[in-house]
Amino acid sequence: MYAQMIKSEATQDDPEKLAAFQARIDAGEKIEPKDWMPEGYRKTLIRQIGQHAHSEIVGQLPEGNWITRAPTLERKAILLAKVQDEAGHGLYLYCAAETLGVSRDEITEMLLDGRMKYSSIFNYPTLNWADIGAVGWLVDGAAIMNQVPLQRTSFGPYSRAMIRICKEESFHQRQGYDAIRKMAEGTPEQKKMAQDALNRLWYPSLMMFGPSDKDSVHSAQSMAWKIKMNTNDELRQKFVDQTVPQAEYLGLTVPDPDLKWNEERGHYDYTDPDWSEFFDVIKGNGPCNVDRLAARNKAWDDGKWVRDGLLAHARKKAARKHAAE
Ligand code: BYC
Repeated sequence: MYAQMIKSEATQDDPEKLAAFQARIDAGEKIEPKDWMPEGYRKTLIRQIGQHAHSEIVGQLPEGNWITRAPTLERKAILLAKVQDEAGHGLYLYCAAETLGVSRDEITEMLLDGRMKYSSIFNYPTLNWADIGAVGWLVDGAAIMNQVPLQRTSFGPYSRAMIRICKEESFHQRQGYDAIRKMAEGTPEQKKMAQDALNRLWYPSLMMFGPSDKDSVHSAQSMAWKIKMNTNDELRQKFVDQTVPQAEYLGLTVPDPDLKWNEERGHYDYTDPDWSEFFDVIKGNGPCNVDRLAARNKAWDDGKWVRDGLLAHARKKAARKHAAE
């Protein structure tokens, strides 16, 4: 429905303006908030940046759950810093979305009532400490693969937010790899836990890149507008090629019996995730969808008195300023 809405609004734009806009994109210029832009471009950005912001915020839940149970003080301090970073990433992205004319409150409410999505990956549980290592290694690894090209995206505020985010994401991936390496090199029981985490999180991580190119609704237009720089399958392949040697180094087995290096293509051949599971999860039927949205709704409701207080203070200050003028 959203895609249809975008399409019909895009066609209402003046063809001359559209052509001039496309020429700016093709020339590699950045589009800034006050520049003219097609309505579809603006809406697609709000959808993608908003979904990304929500993913950062919801993504704190599975990891935050393990802060009190981290095995050492050092691991706890690292995880705490990482989870705080995710909140910061959400804020940069909400700010970027605000420059497109949607308030943070509006976009949050769209998450809370299910009108907007967040990444499918956060609808899977983190059952034990090995999962936290695997999240950093695989989930942050997939996130970086997707986000590094987005530093060159055409919308200025989004591109600048991505540059800051990517700096921190590389630390996140490294800490995850370090945590899973410790488990993989540990006792037989620990190694078993690391393998089990890889078994459960491999396919959900591949799903993070979105449906296969033939089923991707938005890719063609988003790539023409440089809102997306690569197709979903291109990035998924890059992720597989990068991650398989890392798993081998750790002595872990990727849970895909058909995975093999294809000399001719210069890439690994791999099995796609179960796409019916993916579509089911993004419809709201994953193992944790209900819990995640309930947690975010509770946090939003619990924080109402703070928002109301800040707003009342700001109003009072503005009224005093107005009276003094
Ligand atoms: N989960 O036409 P398509 C992170 C939806 S990492 C849920 O290919 P598009 C983090 C899609 O919205 C994750 N929904 O879409 C990491 C569309 O539905 P609607 C966040 C998904 O937008 C560690 C439909 O499927 N990163 O934050 O061209 C710790 C058709 O798909 C997913 C980003 O968001 C999914 N995985 O491509 C903490 C990066 N995939 O909206 C936090 C920016 C697809 O029409 N986003 N859908 O109802 C993107 O690059 C793109 O939006 C995607 C999807 C590649 C994700």
